[in-house]
Amino acid sequence: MKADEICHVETTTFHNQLESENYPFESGRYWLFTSKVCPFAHRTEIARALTGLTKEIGLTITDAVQTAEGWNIEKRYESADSSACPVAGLKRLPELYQLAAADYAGRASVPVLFDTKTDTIVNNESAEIIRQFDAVGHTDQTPLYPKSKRALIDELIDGLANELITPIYRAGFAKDQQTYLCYFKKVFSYLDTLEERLKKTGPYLAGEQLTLADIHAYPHVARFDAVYHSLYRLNLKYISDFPGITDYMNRLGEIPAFANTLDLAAVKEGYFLACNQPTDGYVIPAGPVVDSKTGVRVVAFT
Ligand SMILES: N[C@@H](CCC(=O)N[C@@H](CS)C(=O)NCC(=O)O)C(=O)O
Repeated sequence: MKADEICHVETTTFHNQLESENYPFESGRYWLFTSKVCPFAHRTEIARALTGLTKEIGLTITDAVQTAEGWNIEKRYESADSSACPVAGLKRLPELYQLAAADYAGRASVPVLFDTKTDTIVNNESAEIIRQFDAVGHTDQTPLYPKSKRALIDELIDGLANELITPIYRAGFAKDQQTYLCYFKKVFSYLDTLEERLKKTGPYLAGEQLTLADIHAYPHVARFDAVYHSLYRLNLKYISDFPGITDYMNRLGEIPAFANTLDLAAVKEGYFLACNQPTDGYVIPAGPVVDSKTGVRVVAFT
């Protein structure tokens, strides 16, 4: 697999709905496949926990390191929350996709919401899966997508996708200086906007209530300092340089569904040891800004 074939904001194929005619919600029937490294899959683990579905929707977390043969189900990530694949004998995620749709020729991405009754894939798009978990879930936290706030939540989610998440990958996988710089600037300009927003509103992105927008934001922001800053050369600033965003992340980090689903050691292993991440040789990092006499990082940037 080549670096440019990877994990940037991929389009997905399966867009069925829980609670539709073919997929009525039944406890124990549906199964989620994720990987600790993948921020999109991370969203679904957070939503499954927040909406009280951990006992009703099973979970298999693949090995964190993606290989040329795809996500490894056989050698899976070990945790109390991760169980063996419900389909016996499967070794890699592409085999699950083949089982569900023999003619499927696309990428075998995580997350996958699988129907163990019909051996089909319900949905493999994180944004849709988390909305569906919210609709069938049942905790004090729900709804995470309240009708009165949908326009604002959609706007926040679009902003995160177009101005932060896509630019992170575009900068990371850029093959020329100009492309890299263009997305580098977008990322830090959006982080400035986010910082300003969090100064005015809060404690969550859409105001008083935790919503799907926070589930979209947290996984990528949580990977920034440890991974994107160096691997994707997004090294103008760290998240720690944004006090408002840092406070916001601290608030989310107090919520078990967020903190307990984040394993930064596995995340780093998954990014830095994977077969499909950018290699050096294309661009010169634009930061951090260092003192010309000492080489020590200067926190303030002018
Ligand atoms: N749009 C998808 C993106 C999912 C995605 O990009 N997953 C990556 C990992 S971060 C993946 O599994 N890629 C499979 C591959 O590269 O073969 C979503 O939001 O669910």
